[in-house]
Amino acid sequence: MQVEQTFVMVKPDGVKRGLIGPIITRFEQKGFELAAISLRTIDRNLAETHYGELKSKPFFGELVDYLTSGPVCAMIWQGPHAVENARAIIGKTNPVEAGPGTIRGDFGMDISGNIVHGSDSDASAAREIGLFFDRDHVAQPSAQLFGGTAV
Ligand code: DAT
Ligand code: MG
Repeated sequence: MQVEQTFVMVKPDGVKRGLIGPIITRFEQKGFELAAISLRTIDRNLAETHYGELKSKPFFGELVDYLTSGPVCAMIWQGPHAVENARAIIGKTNPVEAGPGTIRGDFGMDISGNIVHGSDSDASAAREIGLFFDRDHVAQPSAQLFGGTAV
């Protein structure tokens, strides 16, 4: 079985509200395996690089302010169809539209504070993992859960 990885980040409002635990629980209950985790405050340069494709958007400045307003919890989660499965349990971008049972639907109220980030493709996941983690800090997939090698 091919084991894929995705990058997930609890944003500063999620950390402040004590939601790291509930969010980790949801990923574990879904069947994901945690490969790396890091609590850190990121600088504007990293926030701007992470969201580089949104640079021309009118909300970009506020987005960077928000992401640098306190510690974030960066994580790598792995398992089959990691990107798609993570996006499914995170829910739609706007918490107003995110369904009940999703992280954004259950914990968020407004798009300016949507609690959590999840990569939108395998290419984005690889890029974002590279921005936040050194390769030697990433656990290999456990043979017991998935077998195989991470891609
Ligand atoms: P997602 O986080 O679901 O992948 P995205 O990549 O389109 O969504 O946008 C990244 C973040 O930017 C999103 O989590 C919240 C913010 N954002 C997106 N659209 C916005 C908007 N119209 N107004 C304010 N913030 C927005
Ligand atoms: Mg996105």
